[in-house]
Amino acid sequence: MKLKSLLGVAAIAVLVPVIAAAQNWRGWNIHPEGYPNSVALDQFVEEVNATTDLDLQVFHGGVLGSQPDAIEQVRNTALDFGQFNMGPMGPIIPTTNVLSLPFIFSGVDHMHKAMDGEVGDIFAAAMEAEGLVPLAWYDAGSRSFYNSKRPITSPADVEGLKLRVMNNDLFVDMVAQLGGNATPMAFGEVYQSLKTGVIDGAENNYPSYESTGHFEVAGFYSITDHLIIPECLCVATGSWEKLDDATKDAVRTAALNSADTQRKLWAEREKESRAKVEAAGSVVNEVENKTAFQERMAPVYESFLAANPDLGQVIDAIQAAK
Ligand code: GTR
Repeated sequence: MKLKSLLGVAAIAVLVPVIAAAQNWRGWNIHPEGYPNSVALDQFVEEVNATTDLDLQVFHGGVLGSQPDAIEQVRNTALDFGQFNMGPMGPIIPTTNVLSLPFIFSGVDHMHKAMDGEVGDIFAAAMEAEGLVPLAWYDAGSRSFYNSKRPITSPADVEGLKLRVMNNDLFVDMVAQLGGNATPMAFGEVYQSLKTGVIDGAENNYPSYESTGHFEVAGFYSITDHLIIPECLCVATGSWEKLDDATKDAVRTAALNSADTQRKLWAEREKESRAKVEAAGSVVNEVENKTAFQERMAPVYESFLAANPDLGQVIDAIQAAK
Protein backbone atom coordinates (compact mmCIF):
# COMPACT_ATOMS: atom_id res chain seq x y z
CA MET A 1 0.00 0.00 0.00
CA LYS A 2 1.24 3.48 -0.83
CA LEU A 3 2.05 5.81 2.01
CA LYS A 4 -0.85 8.10 1.05
CA SER A 5 -3.46 5.33 1.33
CA LEU A 6 -1.91 4.10 4.56
CA LEU A 7 -2.33 7.60 5.97
CA GLY A 8 -5.96 7.54 4.78
CA VAL A 9 -6.65 4.31 6.73
CA ALA A 10 -4.99 5.79 9.82
CA ALA A 11 -7.08 8.95 9.50
CA ILE A 12 -10.31 6.91 9.32
CA ALA A 13 -9.22 4.87 12.34
CA VAL A 14 -8.71 8.08 14.31
CA LEU A 15 -11.87 9.75 13.06
CA VAL A 16 -14.36 6.94 13.71
CA PRO A 17 -14.05 6.97 17.53
CA VAL A 18 -14.16 10.79 17.47
CA ILE A 19 -17.47 10.75 15.58
CA ALA A 20 -18.87 8.08 17.89
CA ALA A 21 -17.71 9.95 21.01
CA ALA A 22 -19.53 13.09 19.88
CA GLN A 23 -22.79 11.43 20.93
CA ASN A 24 -21.61 11.03 24.54
CA TRP A 25 -22.35 14.07 26.63
CA ARG A 26 -20.81 14.69 30.04
CA GLY A 27 -22.51 17.02 32.49
CA TRP A 28 -21.48 18.93 35.61
CA ASN A 29 -23.44 19.42 38.81
CA ILE A 30 -22.22 20.77 42.13
CA HIS A 31 -24.92 19.25 44.33
CA PRO A 32 -24.98 15.82 45.96
CA GLU A 33 -27.25 12.99 44.85
CA GLY A 34 -30.79 13.38 46.10
CA TYR A 35 -30.67 17.22 46.07
CA PRO A 36 -33.64 18.63 44.05
CA ASN A 37 -31.32 19.81 41.26
CA SER A 38 -29.58 16.43 41.11
CA VAL A 39 -32.84 14.48 40.96
CA ALA A 40 -34.06 16.80 38.19
CA LEU A 41 -30.79 16.34 36.28
CA ASP A 42 -31.05 12.56 36.62
CA GLN A 43 -34.52 12.80 35.10
CA PHE A 44 -33.17 14.99 32.27
CA VAL A 45 -30.43 12.47 31.50
CA GLU A 46 -32.86 9.55 31.58
CA GLU A 47 -35.37 11.27 29.29
CA VAL A 48 -32.77 12.41 26.76
CA ASN A 49 -31.20 8.95 26.69
CA ALA A 50 -34.61 7.37 26.14
CA THR A 51 -35.82 9.76 23.43
CA THR A 52 -32.68 10.56 21.38
CA ASP A 53 -29.47 8.95 20.11
CA LEU A 54 -27.43 10.90 22.64
CA ASP A 55 -25.85 9.17 25.58
CA LEU A 56 -25.71 11.54 28.58
CA GLN A 57 -23.97 11.11 31.88
CA VAL A 58 -24.05 13.63 34.74
CA PHE A 59 -21.44 13.88 37.49
CA HIS A 60 -22.85 15.12 40.81
CA GLY A 61 -21.07 16.58 43.82
CA GLY A 62 -18.74 18.94 41.92
CA VAL A 63 -16.32 16.08 41.18
CA LEU A 64 -15.53 17.65 37.80
CA GLY A 65 -14.31 20.90 39.38
CA SER A 66 -15.48 24.21 40.83
CA GLN A 67 -18.38 26.12 39.31
CA PRO A 68 -16.34 28.92 37.64
CA ASP A 69 -14.06 26.25 36.09
CA ALA A 70 -17.00 24.15 34.97
CA ILE A 71 -18.64 27.14 33.27
CA GLU A 72 -15.44 27.55 31.24
CA GLN A 73 -15.33 23.82 30.49
CA VAL A 74 -18.86 23.87 29.10
CA ARG A 75 -18.10 27.02 27.10
CA ASN A 76 -15.18 25.31 25.41
CA THR A 77 -17.03 21.95 25.10
CA ALA A 78 -14.63 20.05 27.35
CA LEU A 79 -17.99 19.31 29.04
CA ASP A 80 -21.34 19.31 27.23
CA PHE A 81 -23.82 20.49 29.83
CA GLY A 82 -24.07 21.84 33.34
CA GLN A 83 -26.50 23.09 35.93
CA PHE A 84 -25.25 26.52 36.96
CA ASN A 85 -26.17 29.30 39.31
CA MET A 86 -26.17 32.60 37.41
CA GLY A 87 -24.05 34.28 40.13
CA PRO A 88 -20.62 33.09 38.94
CA MET A 89 -21.70 33.64 35.31
CA GLY A 90 -21.50 37.45 35.58
CA PRO A 91 -17.73 37.86 35.33
CA ILE A 92 -17.86 35.95 32.03
CA ILE A 93 -21.15 37.19 30.55
CA PRO A 94 -21.75 40.74 31.85
CA THR A 95 -25.47 40.90 30.91
CA THR A 96 -26.16 38.09 33.37
CA ASN A 97 -24.84 40.27 36.21
CA VAL A 98 -28.22 41.96 36.32
CA LEU A 99 -29.52 38.78 37.97
CA SER A 100 -26.94 39.15 40.72
CA LEU A 101 -27.98 42.65 41.74
CA PRO A 102 -29.26 42.54 45.33
CA PHE A 103 -33.05 42.75 45.66
CA ILE A 104 -33.50 42.88 41.85
CA PHE A 105 -36.56 40.62 42.11
CA SER A 106 -39.37 41.32 44.55
CA GLY A 107 -39.78 37.59 45.17
CA VAL A 108 -39.31 34.15 43.63
CA ASP A 109 -42.59 34.45 41.68
CA HIS A 110 -41.35 37.66 40.07
CA MET A 111 -38.09 35.91 39.15
CA HIS A 112 -39.90 32.97 37.49
CA LYS A 113 -42.36 35.23 35.68
CA ALA A 114 -39.48 37.27 34.26
CA MET A 115 -37.20 34.34 33.39
CA ASP A 116 -39.96 32.26 31.79
CA GLY A 117 -40.88 35.21 29.55
CA GLU A 118 -39.07 37.70 27.34
CA VAL A 119 -36.59 38.70 30.03
CA GLY A 120 -35.29 35.14 30.02
CA ASP A 121 -34.73 35.44 26.27
CA ILE A 122 -32.43 38.45 26.79
CA PHE A 123 -30.16 36.38 29.02
CA ALA A 124 -30.42 33.34 26.78
CA ALA A 125 -29.21 35.34 23.76
CA ALA A 126 -26.26 36.80 25.69
CA MET A 127 -25.28 33.36 26.97
CA GLU A 128 -25.67 31.57 23.65
CA ALA A 129 -23.24 34.01 22.06
CA GLU A 130 -20.74 33.14 24.80
CA GLY A 131 -20.93 29.37 24.45
CA LEU A 132 -23.85 28.37 26.69
CA VAL A 133 -27.41 27.58 25.63
CA PRO A 134 -29.77 27.79 28.63
CA LEU A 135 -32.57 25.28 28.06
CA ALA A 136 -34.50 25.77 31.28
CA TRP A 137 -34.40 27.83 34.46
CA TYR A 138 -34.22 26.16 37.86
CA ASP A 139 -35.23 27.65 41.21
CA ALA A 140 -32.65 28.53 43.86
CA GLY A 141 -35.03 30.35 46.20
CA SER A 142 -33.57 33.36 47.95
CA ARG A 143 -30.24 33.73 49.70
CA SER A 144 -29.74 34.98 53.25
CA PHE A 145 -26.72 35.51 55.50
CA TYR A 146 -25.57 33.02 58.11
CA ASN A 147 -22.63 33.16 60.49
CA SER A 148 -21.11 31.78 63.65
CA LYS A 149 -21.10 35.03 65.66
CA ARG A 150 -24.54 36.59 66.04
CA PRO A 151 -28.01 36.99 64.55
CA ILE A 152 -28.15 39.75 61.95
CA THR A 153 -31.07 42.10 62.44
CA SER A 154 -29.70 45.30 60.87
CA PRO A 155 -26.76 46.21 58.61
CA ALA A 156 -24.80 47.18 61.75
CA ASP A 157 -24.67 43.47 62.68
CA VAL A 158 -22.79 42.69 59.46
CA GLU A 159 -20.02 45.10 60.33
CA GLY A 160 -16.65 43.39 60.56
CA LEU A 161 -17.94 39.92 59.62
CA LYS A 162 -15.78 37.90 57.20
CA LEU A 163 -18.29 36.44 54.76
CA ARG A 164 -17.79 34.06 51.87
CA VAL A 165 -19.45 35.05 48.61
CA MET A 166 -19.66 33.42 45.19
CA ASN A 167 -17.07 34.41 42.63
CA ASN A 168 -18.31 37.82 41.45
CA ASP A 169 -17.17 41.36 42.39
CA LEU A 170 -20.80 42.45 42.70
CA PHE A 171 -21.12 40.33 45.83
CA VAL A 172 -17.91 41.77 47.27
CA ASP A 173 -19.36 45.24 46.80
CA MET A 174 -22.71 44.14 48.27
CA VAL A 175 -21.06 42.94 51.51
CA ALA A 176 -18.75 45.99 51.64
CA GLN A 177 -21.80 48.31 51.59
CA LEU A 178 -23.01 46.53 54.72
CA GLY A 179 -19.64 46.98 56.43
CA GLY A 180 -18.54 43.34 56.12
CA ASN A 181 -15.47 41.80 54.47
CA ALA A 182 -16.28 39.49 51.58
CA THR A 183 -14.11 36.63 50.39
CA PRO A 184 -14.95 34.99 47.04
CA MET A 185 -14.38 31.27 47.48
CA ALA A 186 -15.37 27.99 45.83
CA PHE A 187 -18.48 26.37 47.32
CA GLY A 188 -16.57 23.22 48.27
CA GLU A 189 -14.12 25.13 50.48
CA VAL A 190 -16.68 26.94 52.61
CA TYR A 191 -17.33 24.25 55.24
CA GLN A 192 -13.68 23.92 56.22
CA SER A 193 -13.17 27.69 56.18
CA LEU A 194 -16.11 28.17 58.52
CA LYS A 195 -14.90 25.41 60.79
CA THR A 196 -11.39 26.79 61.10
CA GLY A 197 -12.59 30.40 61.48
CA VAL A 198 -11.01 31.63 58.23
CA ILE A 199 -14.47 33.10 57.62
CA ASP A 200 -17.33 33.89 60.02
CA GLY A 201 -20.15 33.18 57.64
CA ALA A 202 -21.56 33.03 54.14
CA GLU A 203 -24.90 33.40 52.41
CA ASN A 204 -27.13 30.89 50.71
CA ASN A 205 -30.61 29.37 50.57
CA TYR A 206 -31.85 26.83 53.18
CA PRO A 207 -31.23 23.71 51.06
CA SER A 208 -27.55 24.55 50.46
CA TYR A 209 -27.03 25.77 54.05
CA GLU A 210 -28.33 22.37 55.11
CA SER A 211 -26.89 19.98 52.47
CA THR A 212 -23.33 21.30 52.95
CA GLY A 213 -23.45 21.03 56.74
CA HIS A 214 -22.69 24.74 57.05
CA PHE A 215 -25.44 24.91 59.71
CA GLU A 216 -23.21 22.77 61.95
CA VAL A 217 -20.50 25.42 62.02
CA ALA A 218 -22.44 28.68 61.48
CA GLY A 219 -25.60 28.50 63.58
CA PHE A 220 -27.17 31.94 63.06
CA TYR A 221 -29.31 32.15 59.89
CA SER A 222 -30.86 35.59 59.33
CA ILE A 223 -33.51 35.96 56.65
CA THR A 224 -32.41 38.92 54.56
CA ASP A 225 -33.49 37.43 51.18
CA HIS A 226 -30.98 39.77 49.54
CA LEU A 227 -30.35 37.71 46.40
CA ILE A 228 -32.78 35.77 44.24
CA ILE A 229 -30.63 34.27 41.53
CA PRO A 230 -32.05 31.76 39.06
CA GLU A 231 -30.08 28.75 37.88
CA CYS A 232 -29.88 27.30 34.40
CA LEU A 233 -29.60 23.94 32.78
CA CYS A 234 -27.15 24.82 30.02
CA VAL A 235 -25.76 22.97 27.04
CA ALA A 236 -22.48 23.94 25.36
CA THR A 237 -23.28 25.95 22.23
CA GLY A 238 -20.71 23.82 20.37
CA SER A 239 -22.47 20.58 21.34
CA TRP A 240 -25.93 22.02 20.74
CA GLU A 241 -25.16 23.14 17.21
CA LYS A 242 -24.26 19.58 16.19
CA LEU A 243 -27.82 18.39 16.87
CA ASP A 244 -30.56 18.08 14.28
CA ASP A 245 -33.83 19.89 14.96
CA ALA A 246 -35.75 16.86 16.20
CA THR A 247 -33.03 16.07 18.74
CA LYS A 248 -32.90 19.70 19.85
CA ASP A 249 -36.67 19.61 20.46
CA ALA A 250 -36.40 16.41 22.48
CA VAL A 251 -33.52 17.75 24.59
CA ARG A 252 -35.32 21.03 25.24
CA THR A 253 -38.51 19.21 26.23
CA ALA A 254 -36.54 17.03 28.64
CA ALA A 255 -34.91 20.14 30.13
CA LEU A 256 -38.26 21.88 30.65
CA ASN A 257 -39.70 18.72 32.22
CA SER A 258 -36.70 18.52 34.54
CA ALA A 259 -37.22 22.17 35.55
CA ASP A 260 -40.85 21.37 36.48
CA THR A 261 -39.61 18.57 38.69
CA GLN A 262 -36.84 20.70 40.19
CA ARG A 263 -39.20 23.54 41.10
CA LYS A 264 -41.65 21.16 42.82
CA LEU A 265 -38.91 19.37 44.74
CA TRP A 266 -37.31 22.72 45.59
CA ALA A 267 -40.44 24.03 47.31
CA GLU A 268 -40.56 20.89 49.47
CA ARG A 269 -36.84 20.86 50.20
CA GLU A 270 -36.82 24.48 51.38
CA LYS A 271 -39.29 23.58 54.13
CA GLU A 272 -37.53 20.32 55.01
CA SER A 273 -34.12 22.01 55.19
CA ARG A 274 -35.38 24.79 57.43
CA ALA A 275 -36.97 22.26 59.76
CA LYS A 276 -33.79 20.18 59.80
CA VAL A 277 -31.41 23.04 60.65
CA GLU A 278 -33.72 24.38 63.32
CA ALA A 279 -34.06 20.93 64.88
CA ALA A 280 -30.26 20.75 64.90
CA GLY A 281 -30.05 24.00 66.87
CA SER A 282 -29.64 26.72 64.26
CA VAL A 283 -31.16 30.02 65.33
CA VAL A 284 -33.23 31.43 62.45
CA ASN A 285 -34.42 35.02 62.65
CA GLU A 286 -36.68 37.02 60.34
CA VAL A 287 -35.16 40.38 59.51
CA GLU A 288 -38.00 42.83 60.14
CA ASN A 289 -36.48 45.81 58.38
CA LYS A 290 -35.22 44.56 55.02
CA THR A 291 -35.53 48.07 53.62
CA ALA A 292 -32.49 49.05 55.69
CA PHE A 293 -30.45 46.45 53.74
CA GLN A 294 -32.02 47.41 50.45
CA GLU A 295 -31.20 51.09 50.94
CA ARG A 296 -27.54 50.28 51.50
CA MET A 297 -27.44 48.79 47.98
CA ALA A 298 -27.93 52.11 46.16
CA PRO A 299 -24.16 52.54 45.53
CA VAL A 300 -23.98 48.96 44.13
CA TYR A 301 -26.59 49.91 41.53
CA GLU A 302 -24.96 53.28 40.85
CA SER A 303 -21.54 51.86 40.11
CA PHE A 304 -23.02 48.96 38.17
CA LEU A 305 -24.99 51.32 35.92
CA ALA A 306 -22.03 53.66 35.53
CA ALA A 307 -19.95 50.71 34.28
CA ASN A 308 -22.80 49.14 32.23
CA PRO A 309 -25.11 51.91 31.03
CA ASP A 310 -26.69 49.60 28.41
CA LEU A 311 -27.94 47.22 31.07
CA GLY A 312 -30.30 49.80 32.55
CA GLN A 313 -32.88 48.64 30.04
CA VAL A 314 -32.57 45.05 31.21
CA ILE A 315 -33.20 46.20 34.79
CA ASP A 316 -36.24 48.09 33.51
CA ALA A 317 -37.48 44.99 31.67
CA ILE A 318 -37.24 43.03 34.94
CA GLN A 319 -39.20 45.69 36.81
CA ALA A 320 -41.84 45.66 34.06
CA ALA A 321 -42.22 41.88 34.34
CA LYS A 322 -43.69 41.97 37.86
C1 GTR B 1 -26.04 27.17 45.67
C2 GTR B 1 -26.12 26.99 44.19
C3 GTR B 1 -24.82 26.44 43.67
C4 GTR B 1 -23.66 27.28 44.09
C5 GTR B 1 -23.70 27.58 45.56
C6 GTR B 1 -22.62 28.58 46.00
O1 GTR B 1 -27.24 27.71 46.16
O2 GTR B 1 -27.16 26.10 43.87
O3 GTR B 1 -24.86 26.34 42.27
O4 GTR B 1 -23.68 28.49 43.36
O5 GTR B 1 -24.98 28.07 45.97
O6 GTR B 1 -22.90 29.35 46.90
O7 GTR B 1 -21.53 28.54 45.43
